[in-house]
Amino acid sequence: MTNPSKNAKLNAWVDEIAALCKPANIHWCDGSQAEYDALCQQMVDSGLATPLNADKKPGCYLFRSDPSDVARVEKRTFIASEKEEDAGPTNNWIAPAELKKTMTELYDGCMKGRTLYVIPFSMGPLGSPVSKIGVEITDSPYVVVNMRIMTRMGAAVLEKLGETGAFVPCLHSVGKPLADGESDGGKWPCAPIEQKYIDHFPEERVIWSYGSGYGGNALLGKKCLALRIATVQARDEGWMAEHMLILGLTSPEGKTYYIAAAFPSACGKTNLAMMMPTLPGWKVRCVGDDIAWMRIGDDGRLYAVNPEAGFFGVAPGTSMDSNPNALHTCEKNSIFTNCVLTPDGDIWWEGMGVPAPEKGVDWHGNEWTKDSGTPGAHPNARFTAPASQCPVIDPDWENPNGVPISAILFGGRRPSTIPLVNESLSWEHGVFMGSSTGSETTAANIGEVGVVRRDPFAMLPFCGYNMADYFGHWLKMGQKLRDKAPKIFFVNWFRKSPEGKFMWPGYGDNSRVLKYIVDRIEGRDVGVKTAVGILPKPGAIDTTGLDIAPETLAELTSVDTEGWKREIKGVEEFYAKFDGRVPAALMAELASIKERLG
Ligand code: O2Y
Ligand code: MN
Repeated sequence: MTNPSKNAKLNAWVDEIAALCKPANIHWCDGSQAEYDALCQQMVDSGLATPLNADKKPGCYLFRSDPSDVARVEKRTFIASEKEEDAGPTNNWIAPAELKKTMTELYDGCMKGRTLYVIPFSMGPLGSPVSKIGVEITDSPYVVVNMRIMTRMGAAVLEKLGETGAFVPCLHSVGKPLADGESDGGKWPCAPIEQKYIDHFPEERVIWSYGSGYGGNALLGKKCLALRIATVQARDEGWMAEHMLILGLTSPEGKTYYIAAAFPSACGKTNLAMMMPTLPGWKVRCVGDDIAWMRIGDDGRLYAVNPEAGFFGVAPGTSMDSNPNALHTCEKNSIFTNCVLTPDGDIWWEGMGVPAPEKGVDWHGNEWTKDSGTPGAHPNARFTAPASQCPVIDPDWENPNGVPISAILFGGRRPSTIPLVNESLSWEHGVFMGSSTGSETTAANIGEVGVVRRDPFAMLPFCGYNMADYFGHWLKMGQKLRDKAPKIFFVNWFRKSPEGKFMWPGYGDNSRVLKYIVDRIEGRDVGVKTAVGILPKPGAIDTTGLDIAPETLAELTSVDTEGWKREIKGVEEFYAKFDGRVPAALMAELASIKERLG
């Protein structure tokens, strides 16, 4: 295909990368259905993709990745700022010049035998004043078809870019050049773990990824651009790029409140974003399940846009009980990765809520039986599905100006101490809460499973600069928002009893907590001030129709002073990592809560 771009900077960059990576062909993506279909067919023909049964999952494909390439790799993710302290102690840092030298050697000839695809994409509705354009160069057709679902991609973006428009260059290679006549033989191409690099150059706003074809490592619009690079742009331009779902909650009276919520990976953000409330008359509508870009509007309120166009949701555990709307979203035109293939050409995963097939093909591509004792799907198996197919997508999800945010929630998987819902005493206290977010780890990140890791604002793996400065940016935003600032709450659906049982039912019953939050937004006197924040008064959480012992609810909404002292010590230890760079206002919050706890 001839080059349709009139953008001189883009054309020069594509020429430069093609000269370095030496692909066999160059393909400029137009984003059409015909292009998508042709690429899927090409991957079916090469053995990489399996088309699913059109009666069960029309327009859907299954892929299996390499066992070394199943999740984001935080150890191989780098923030290459000029100064190490600008990346901060929570990011991996390499000097940009050194990293570029290493990468240039890796990129040299890395696309031999492959096609170089140029993907122009928009994060945010095309033409919205808050959207950002990126261009991803990749040698992975799997990345192209996923990017078509996850972003607005193709000819219309090039058109928007025009001759002089700015874009974030995103270079990606699977890192597996082919010798003459060699093919992948149906195997997922990638490089070994020590050759995987997910690099960000924040000063230049450039992304270079090598060696992985999976998810956040390879779909560079998502975590790399819309979070790591966007946090830097947001800091410099006075807005916020956050790891947050956005939902619209409509009361029985018909009033809609938009809520943004930051939970660490694998804490059920997608489930909450598409929740089916158990409380009669309440409705939840989904604006986004993972990322929120928020700006102050002309009226002084905070407005949020979902920069993505699809969901890259974790499959295992997604069921008609936990998230029926996610299942409906991915019942057609979707891509499944690392799930079980059933004998009738459908997919299955653990926790789907339907009986396992007697046998199937597991995520390794091996024959598998339900009694084999090994999981058939990888715990981080994923579906990629268009947001427009979500049965509860919000009517304003593509509003170019975003939706007005009334409340911000932080949360994590915390088996003890942290109450079901706790409102901050002020914006500064809310920022303190966000900075102290932590969660038990699960399989979405490579590393130890089941330990509590501090994950401020759920942004630990996603902040493109020093996190202490990012806390400072939050404080600055509060100074601008003043009395128009959304209320801030910390929620915890994951408290466990000493016997290890969840104390709160979660899922649709979380609507009861959202109803309480609406009461607080409306200024109703249903909260009580405590040493740790504002907690619900007895009876403030609507438990109509819920089988929960009053003592359990009381425990979920009371202050465990000794537990909190340990918690605050943990935050203090975490702050100490930043060598005195944590803003004074947060150190003051730390001192105040210590004093209040006695
Ligand atoms: O493992 C991956 O590459 C996916 S990680 C992911 C995907 C969708 C939404 N959030 C996340 C995350 O890790 O936060
Ligand atoms: Mn996420």
